[in-house]
This record gives sequence, structure tokens and C-alpha cells, in this order.
Amino acid sequence: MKKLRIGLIGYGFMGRAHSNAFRKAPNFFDLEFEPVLQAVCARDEAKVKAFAQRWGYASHETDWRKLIERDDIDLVDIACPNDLHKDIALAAAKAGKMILCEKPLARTGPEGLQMVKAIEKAGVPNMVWYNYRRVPAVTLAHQLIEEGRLGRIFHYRAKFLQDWTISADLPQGGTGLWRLDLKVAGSGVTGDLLAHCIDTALWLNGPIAKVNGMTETFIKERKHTLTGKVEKVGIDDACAFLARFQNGSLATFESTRYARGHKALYTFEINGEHASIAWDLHDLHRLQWFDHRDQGLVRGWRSIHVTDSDQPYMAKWWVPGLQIGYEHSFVHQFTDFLQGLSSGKPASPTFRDALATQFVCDAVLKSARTQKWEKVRA
Ligand code: SOE
Repeated sequence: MKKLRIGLIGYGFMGRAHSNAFRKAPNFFDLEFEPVLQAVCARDEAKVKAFAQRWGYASHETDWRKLIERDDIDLVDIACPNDLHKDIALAAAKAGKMILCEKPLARTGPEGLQMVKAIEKAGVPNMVWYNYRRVPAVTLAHQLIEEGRLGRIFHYRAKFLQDWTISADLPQGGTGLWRLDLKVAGSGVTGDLLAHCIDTALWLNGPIAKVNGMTETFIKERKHTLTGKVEKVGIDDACAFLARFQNGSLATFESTRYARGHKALYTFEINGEHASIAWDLHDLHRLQWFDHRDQGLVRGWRSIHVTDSDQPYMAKWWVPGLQIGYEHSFVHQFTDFLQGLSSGKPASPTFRDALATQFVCDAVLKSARTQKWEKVRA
């Protein structure tokens, strides 16, 4: 096995999810590469050292520029807040490293475009961690659509609902709450949550032509953790938009962090000429399927328990009937990346694929400002 020496930047929630994937992928899948946890980087020395020990990284750094300069790093994994994605990716591309980047690719389309140009010029393998594509039930949905089983698609409906920012006492900014700080995050639920829905939608149903959106910021001011002052909140707390896909189908997308009772309710439903599909992150191992071509007597919604060995990824896990969960989507995505290195067929979404999501987000936010339909940049 060829060694692939990884340098991870950021050790939060995503640093853990990625590290877990690096460790598990070779245990469960057949790979030509052996991931080596070479270094982890973050600003707080004591914390990054503890993270390195817990997860088995051989070394640690406190300056990401130093990590990128190192000759013993083949792949840089960007798992830190959004405002650093671009600078790190540009430097890593210049140094000829492979790059993985946490979603969203960037804060805005133009920032993402700069990243895409840099990595394409450098010719380095790259991928963005839109992990939900690799939930077996979602991959199965893709397979069924690719096989033409739905026929012409009429409708796409997606939601991502949470409720963790309802309290007006919650501050913005700093570790853990940077998602509420516009300068760091780039946007609110649009870039953080709807970006997932958009990425899956583009994968399942093709490009989006135009959008019409609305946003709201329910809590207008919050104390900033870093300055200690009460500051204006710039992010969108909620966003809903209508979309027209290039294939003629109509769509609705909705996201909020103010849906009391919902923690991470990502759902989508697709209605085609022959069949419909529905999926729900809270029940992620099931795919709901309705096929009008079934015999009338038994026609109805089926709940497919996606755990059988001929269903995507499942042959490599336990035995039929035993389900897997959230963490496995990252294991699958990293596995696909490594298999893409071996086959020469890059795993998606590449930076270029993820840029398309960024352009949809930009168009949605623009439309919320102009209150008009906006075309999505191609
Ligand atoms: C936000 O709460 C968040 O953690 C997102 O940042 C992730 O991308 C999403 O998968 C779950 O929710």
C-alpha cells in the first residue's frame, strides 16, 4: 500500500468526523493507499496536542502555513471555519498538495472560483466534503434516478431544519459560534445547511437555472464573543427559495435554525412520471419509494431498509438488516476519494462541482435582496 500522509487543519466537529473516516476507510474497504495521520494543525497548542494524542496524529502544528510547507504531507484537509478555506487552499495548491475541503467550499462564488482556478492550475486531486451524497439510501436514490426509473422529473422538494439559535442570549462569533458571524461564515443557513440540499439536488436532478428566494434574520443583534460588544447579526437565520431546474422540474427549498423541535431534519422528496422518492436524515438508512407501475392491488409507499449487500456500500459493512449511520458517509466519501486516485476518475464533488452549489447560494441571496428571480451563474 502506498502511504498517503495527511495534514488536517481544524479539530472541531468536522476534524473528528474526517479523522474517523481516515482511520476506518482502510479497515472496511479495499484501498491501494494507506492513510497516515501525519499532522494536525490548530491555534491552541494544548488542545491540538491533546487532539493529536487522542486520534493518533504523529505530530501537531499551530500555524497552517508551516503545515503546508512540510515535505512529509501529501494531502491537506481543510476542516476549519469558512473564512480560512480560500487562503489555505491557494497555498496548498501552490505547494502541490492534494486538497480536501469541508463544505461550503467558500463564503461566496467569486472566492470559490479563485480556489477552483488555483487547484485546476496546480492539477492537484481535490474534493469537498458534501457527505450526504454517500449515505447509502441517498446513493441508492441517485442510482434509481440514473437508471431512469422515475421517468421525467416534475418536482424536487428539500428542507433542512434546526432549532439551536432561537435564544436571543446566544452570542455570535468565536469557537463553536462562528457559523453566526457573517464575516467568518459568509452566510447563515444558506451556506451552512441549504448548501447540503443544493449539492444533493444538483447531483440527483441536474443544474438549477434560476431561483427566487427570501431570507430573514430573526434576532437582529447579538453579543460578539470576541469583541464582547453587542453587534448587528449579518447572517440569514432562515431562507426559503423556489427554483427551476434546467430539466424543467420545479423545486422548493427551505432552511431555518428556528424550527423548534427539529435538530437536523434534512429531507427531500422527488416526484417523477412513474415513481417518487423520499428521504429523511433522521431515519437515514431508509429510502421511501412509490412506483406507480406496481400492481394496483399492492401499490403503495415502500420503506426500503438500505442494509442489503447489493445496496450501495453495504457489502463492506455488517450483515443484511444491520444499519449504519452518519459517520459512515464520511468513511465512504474518503474511500471514494482514494479509489478515485487509483482509477484516475476523480470522486465528486470536486471543487468545480462544489462551485456550482456556491453559485446557487449566491443567486438565492441576491434574489432575497432584489426580490426578483435571479439566474444562476453557469
Ligand atoms: C450545523 O449545525 C451543521 O453542523 C452543519 O454545519 C453541517 O454541515 C450539517 O451536516 C449539520 O449541521
